[in-house]
Amino acid sequence: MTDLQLNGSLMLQQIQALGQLGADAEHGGRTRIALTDAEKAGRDLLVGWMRELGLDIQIDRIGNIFGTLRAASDQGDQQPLMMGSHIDTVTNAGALDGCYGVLAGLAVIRAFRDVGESPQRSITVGAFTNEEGVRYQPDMMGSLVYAGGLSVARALDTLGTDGTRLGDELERIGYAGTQEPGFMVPHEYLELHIEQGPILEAEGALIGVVENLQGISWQQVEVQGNANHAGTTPTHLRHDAGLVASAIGVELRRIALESGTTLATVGCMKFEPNVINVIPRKATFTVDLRDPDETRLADAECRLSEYLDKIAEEKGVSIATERLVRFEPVVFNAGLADEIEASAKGFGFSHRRMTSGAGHDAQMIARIAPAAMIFVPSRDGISHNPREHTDDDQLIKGAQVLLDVVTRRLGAA
Ligand code: HGY
Ligand code: MN
Ligand code: MN
Repeated sequence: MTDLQLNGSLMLQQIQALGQLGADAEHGGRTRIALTDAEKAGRDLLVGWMRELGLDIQIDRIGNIFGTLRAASDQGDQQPLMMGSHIDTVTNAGALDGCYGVLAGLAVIRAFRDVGESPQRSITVGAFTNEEGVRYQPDMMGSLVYAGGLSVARALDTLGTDGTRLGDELERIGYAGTQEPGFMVPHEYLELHIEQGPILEAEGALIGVVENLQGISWQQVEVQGNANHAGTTPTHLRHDAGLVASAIGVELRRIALESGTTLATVGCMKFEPNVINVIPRKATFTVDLRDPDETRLADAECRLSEYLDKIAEEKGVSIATERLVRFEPVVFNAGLADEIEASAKGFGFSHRRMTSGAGHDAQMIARIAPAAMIFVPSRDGISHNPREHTDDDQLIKGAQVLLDVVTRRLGAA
């Protein structure tokens, strides 16, 4: 076990302080959607804390932020041991999703700084741009660009749900960096994150050793029917886009239940003209499909596509789909997972191996470096919700495991 000491209370204070930015008194939680003023404020706060630690701060062209504690042996081109996550949020989010992993990474680096120890290998903490993909799709965008899965040019030209161009917003908030994404390939990558689901709590386990992460399929569906009078149009003569959209939602639940592992979510839906006494002429909605198994995920997509064709024919509407995101399931580095498990055992912390239901930056960085994740429990399995919570001692213990795994890997380097 490492003899470095983590300053847990300072980490908790920083989580608290960051969580104040974008606070929403009316609906609760905080909202720091990527590249908004609230998120800029979060970026500024993080960069200030990195500066206080004397880190080498670098920002790349998609706005990913990196703070590095250089090893004495690093001539500037050493592959660092990298930790990271994100500080952008969904709407009315909890304070921990992403932020915990970034600030725990900062706490790990601070443990070296506090004793004036120079690590055997440089250590970096990264905050990746637009992990949530709420305003600009896809999600995990900053880490996807960093891993070479999306060109910077295309990412910068992405138009948001609010019509803004991502590159313009990045310039506006002052985080259009100069480094080429991928400029610093990690030797290894570790991401500490809240589970955001119910498993660890239900099993009374403290540490999740995340071995893999499920595949993600996002698409937008547009149903075009005919507007007509709600009072004069007989049911059999309707071409009701709203009815069709609702039926598709019910079919998605059937697909998920019959698969047993696939999860299906209709998170956004808009009717036009969206008035009480007009049959909707148009329904636009999103479909989020997930499964740890690529074949089953593809099968769910295929079943949905077949259903869309069938119901369009039956109800006399036209249906168009647009693919927004498609990430295959990812298996993390087995050696790192073993190291995480050994660390949890060393501390005597209860632990279990598991799959990540949520998408994370680690799934993208796994394309360019050995990567793995550590989870801590989420109370009642809640996340993407102001009620998101993990107990302070659990947060600190999770960060202690991160520090221990980092020092183990530095020693192994
Ligand atoms: O969508 C996800 O799983 C992540 O929260 N971006
Ligand atoms: Mn997250
Ligand atoms: Mn999230």
